[in-house]
Amino acid sequence: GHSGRVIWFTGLSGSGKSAIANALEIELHARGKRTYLLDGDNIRHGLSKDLGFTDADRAENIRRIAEVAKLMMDAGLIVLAAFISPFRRERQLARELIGENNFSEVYVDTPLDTCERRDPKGLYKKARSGLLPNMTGIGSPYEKPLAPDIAVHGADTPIEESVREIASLLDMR
Ligand code: GGZ
Repeated sequence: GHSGRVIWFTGLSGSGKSAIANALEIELHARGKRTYLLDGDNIRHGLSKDLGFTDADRAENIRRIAEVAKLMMDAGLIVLAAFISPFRRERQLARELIGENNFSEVYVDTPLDTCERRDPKGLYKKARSGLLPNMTGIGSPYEKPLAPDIAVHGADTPIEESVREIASLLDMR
């Protein structure tokens, strides 16, 4: 057996997934855990650089990420995956591939209007003006988790607080 597991973050662009995953990773390091963070920065420029943002490409992106996360988990790492992962079906497939007992879905529940106000890359503005037709939450759907293992509120909760919630809930499993 291995000690690996996968913590899968889902939420809108600008919801705070990456920030929370980064902060959780620091906390896990402090507890002596070996981790790896998968996010758009290291996946969409490499493994998935042939993919865009159609429904089919997003599904394939998530499929690849789930496969890689499983391999890293099998090597004993705690894998943090932070992707919009907008479709329930692909999140469920990831859960089944990785195994129910090794998989925790964290829903970073930040309302669209908050994400849109943050808009760090100007993508929502672009989408509203019609230049980015398949932006998640505008022209492309986001299917919120119906029964996430953990939900945190990204609008008004400090990151450290979300990290504490996630870390304590993970310990109980
Ligand atoms: C959503 C997009 C889009 C469109 C580019 N829709 O906030 P960001 O910039 O840094 O993170 C978003 C990232 C989403 O990639 P994922 O691999 O997480 O998406 S998915 O799970 O759906 O495959 C955003 C940027 O890419 N981005 N175009 N049209 N986000």
